[in-house]
Amino acid sequence: MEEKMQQAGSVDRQQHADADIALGTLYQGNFIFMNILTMWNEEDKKYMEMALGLAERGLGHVNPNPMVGAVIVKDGKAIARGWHRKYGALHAETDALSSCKENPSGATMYVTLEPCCHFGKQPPCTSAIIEAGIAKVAVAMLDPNPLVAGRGVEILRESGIEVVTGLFEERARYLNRVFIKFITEHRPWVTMKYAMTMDGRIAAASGDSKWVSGEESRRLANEMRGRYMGILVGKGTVMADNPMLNCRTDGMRQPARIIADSKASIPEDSAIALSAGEYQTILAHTCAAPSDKLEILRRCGIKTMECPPSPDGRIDINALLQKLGEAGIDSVFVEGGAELNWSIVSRDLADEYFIFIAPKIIGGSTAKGPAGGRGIARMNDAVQLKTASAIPCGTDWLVHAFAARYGAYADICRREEMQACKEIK
Ligand code: AOF
Ligand code: ZN
Repeated sequence: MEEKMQQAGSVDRQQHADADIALGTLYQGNFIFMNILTMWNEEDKKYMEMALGLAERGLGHVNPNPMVGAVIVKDGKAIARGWHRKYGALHAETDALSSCKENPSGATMYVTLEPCCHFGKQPPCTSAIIEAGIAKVAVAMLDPNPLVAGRGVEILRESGIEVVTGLFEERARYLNRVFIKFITEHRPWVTMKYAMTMDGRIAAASGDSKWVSGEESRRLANEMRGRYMGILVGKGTVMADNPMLNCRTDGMRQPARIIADSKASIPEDSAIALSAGEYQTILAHTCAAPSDKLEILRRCGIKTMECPPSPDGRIDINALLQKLGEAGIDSVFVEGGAELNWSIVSRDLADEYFIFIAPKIIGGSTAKGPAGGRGIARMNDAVQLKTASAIPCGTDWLVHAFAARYGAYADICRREEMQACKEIK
């Protein structure tokens, strides 16, 4: 694995060595790309790539904040590296400044996101950079947070610091796709995951589904949970599998467990209800849920969230996602079942897909596929995805895809397939 990652890095560097001219960016309320031609040298690319790698270490630990990495370079060598390690903790720039091996005065800082200029959980990074005497800042992408949005770069420039932007911008945006959506739309990024057989079934006709995918796929799928702030399932999944829906990978954060259950019918002795004191749990219901049952579930430690119904009486998923965004949940990992999946897919509400395909054929005309509901009548009406990659995963295949509107992210993965493999493994 280690070796694979190193190979990935070197292929990637080679590809990027060809692109000697990058587009700088200018922020004007929305992202407007200005063709400011900027020359990037090999050293710039090397250090920004290093900063991107550092940023990635924050995966699953910083939400709803962005993943950010920073490298400080003086006299041709890196004197400090930093990254945003944890939500609420130091920002990448101050993390790097605090670990400088020598005086950073006159140095260049490579940072994957525009330095912030506002007070949040942390003070403005722009002030720390100015105080440290940094001479030049190279920024991969501007911060889409309206509280920053180009002002960070302006402040640095006003204080006489040279600022260049846009180096590996696409990759930085891809890395922070969750943050970009959440901070601009206040809605969570939705990733759908399912495992199916090679004949497209998620369970046998009997309902048995243990297990569709192999051990390696199940390990990876469990680890993925820790990268999201919420795991969303339908009530049917709780009834059928009595799952815990926690992340069992060391060092990862526990996502909130969200159950779409219009009538609040999950049993109070289900594993979910019994563990609600330990793991944050949200039950999304409609006005059809009996208030005494809601009270019982609340006493178990479950937070209840009333949502409007859709015409079929189920929860209006669009409204639920809106409410989850308002509650500060920046990302949701959808784990089925088929009915919930269809209510999300049919409204094109999933942004990204991880589809595990196991080399099994089980047949059964009543055996469920990953998306239920009524389906579409004509092929022309299919919900269109764009494949980013397909990689082996233990005995299975893992297909990574995006909703067509995020086709640009799939293109980035395709262009850097090796890099994408590294990220999801
Ligand atoms: C940076 N470097 O490493 C990060 C930044 O509440 P706070 O203080 O953590 O601020 C969060 C906001 O700051 C976040 O929405 C984003 O705009 C920016 N995050 N900025 O300069 C970092 N994590
Ligand atoms: Zn900051």
